[in-house]
Amino acid sequence: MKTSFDPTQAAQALSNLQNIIPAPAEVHSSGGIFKLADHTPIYVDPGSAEGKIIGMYLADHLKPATGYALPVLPAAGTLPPGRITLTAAGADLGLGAEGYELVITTDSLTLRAPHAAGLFHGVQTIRQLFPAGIESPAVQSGPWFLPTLTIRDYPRYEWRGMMLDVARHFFAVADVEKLIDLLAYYKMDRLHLHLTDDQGWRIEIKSWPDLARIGGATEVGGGPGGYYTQEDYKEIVAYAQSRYIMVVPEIDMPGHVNAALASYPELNCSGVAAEPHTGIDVGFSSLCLDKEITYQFADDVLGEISALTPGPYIHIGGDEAAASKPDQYIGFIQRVQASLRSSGKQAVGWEEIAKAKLLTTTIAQHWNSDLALQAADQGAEVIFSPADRAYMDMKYDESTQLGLIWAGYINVNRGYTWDPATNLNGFPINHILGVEAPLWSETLQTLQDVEYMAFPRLIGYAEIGWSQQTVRDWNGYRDRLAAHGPRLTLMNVNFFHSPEVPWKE
Ligand code: TNX
Repeated sequence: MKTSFDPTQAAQALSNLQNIIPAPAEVHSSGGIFKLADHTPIYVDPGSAEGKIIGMYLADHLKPATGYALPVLPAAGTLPPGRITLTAAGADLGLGAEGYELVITTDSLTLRAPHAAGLFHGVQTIRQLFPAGIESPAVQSGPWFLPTLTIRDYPRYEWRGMMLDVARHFFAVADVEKLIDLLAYYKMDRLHLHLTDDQGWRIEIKSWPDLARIGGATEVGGGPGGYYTQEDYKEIVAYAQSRYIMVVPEIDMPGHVNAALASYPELNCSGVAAEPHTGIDVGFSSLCLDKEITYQFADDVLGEISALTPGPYIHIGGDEAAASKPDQYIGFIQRVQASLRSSGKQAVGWEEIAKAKLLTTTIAQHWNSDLALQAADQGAEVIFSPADRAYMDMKYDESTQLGLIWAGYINVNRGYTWDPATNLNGFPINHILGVEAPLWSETLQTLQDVEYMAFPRLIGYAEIGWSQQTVRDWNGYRDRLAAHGPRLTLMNVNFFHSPEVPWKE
């Protein structure tokens, strides 16, 4: 067998190593290559169901392009050279819940992580270390090789998310699943679904069936809308879970509720159902906070959502409640927060909720004010989604057809060149939970529209969330991102070919 050193392959392998996004914490290259063969075994820890599933996930992702059916086997005894091993054995606990260590030599690849999420993230690194063609849906000629190296990697922040607004326009389960796969590729771990708003109610609630039946039948522009059945929602949650991504559902209250008000007359102070709203105004609707039925409604809805959601977080919105009386708004937030807590969940809300007295377990989401400072003062942790940096519905530049502009243009550079630790003057860094990039869908009708606004900016938010500030700089990032163009193309992502980035063919 000819295993001689090929300098062209070694150079390409090294360049793949240099282009990993998000940038790993520590990388040491040793200049050689490891070759994948059609019989390379993937060993996993015997008795680890999760390890086996991750091994099969790796084999499945390498199969279309290579044509290799790599066997996934329980590790036992002395393992042969040329192997891949995924293991928790001997992993450094200091890597934390999501970290991993990767050692590749000319004749073995060993991925170690103390927890399954770390193995999963390490597998994404392995995918990126192969030539871009590895993402091809059809068999390519190869050869398939990896750089020899050691990587030690772990995230800067625990919360690395995207928000998708499925209320202004509705997106099918398959669309959401494709996005989940892309989030996973960049090591993101939260998908916040904005399930309700003035224009649409997108989740079946069995105790209040007209929410979806009536409130789900509209959208911005007057189209047919849609909603997820509880089975659909469970499918999304399970799919995300299999990619180590937690779904954070949002029921936006007490404002942004016209779809609910149109579905049930009794939720209106007037007792008359609201007309459906198909425009894009904000701040005009409120639940009737004088009526006890409103609190019953909130408890019923949040109860069903909580039962469907294995994760601890339930987002209650709380933004732009201009149509609610300030003291009633505060009372409502406190009541909902407490009732979630008593059922074992943690409330998340847009930073306006800091006007209320927050529990220290409640999480605030910063978007366009300094109310997040008040949240931190009260002991709450904060997710950073500054609108003028992280709102993916903002246009890239004057030429962008889709999107809005109220927080300014956000080109790829502006989306990337900020640091959560210094984003809000005086904010205590120990209260930063992480980063989330919202995508509001007033102007977005199709998955192609969503992809165009999210990519490539989302990749930058993934890196802001994962990578240490010391390994981040725009010039380096721009060149790494350029190398991801062919991968995105092979993954069939409709990304914006921003002129700021020297895209590779
Ligand atoms: C503000 S951000 C909103 C949304 C809109 C968005 C459009 C936030 C908490 N509220 O209702 O969709 O601007 O960019």
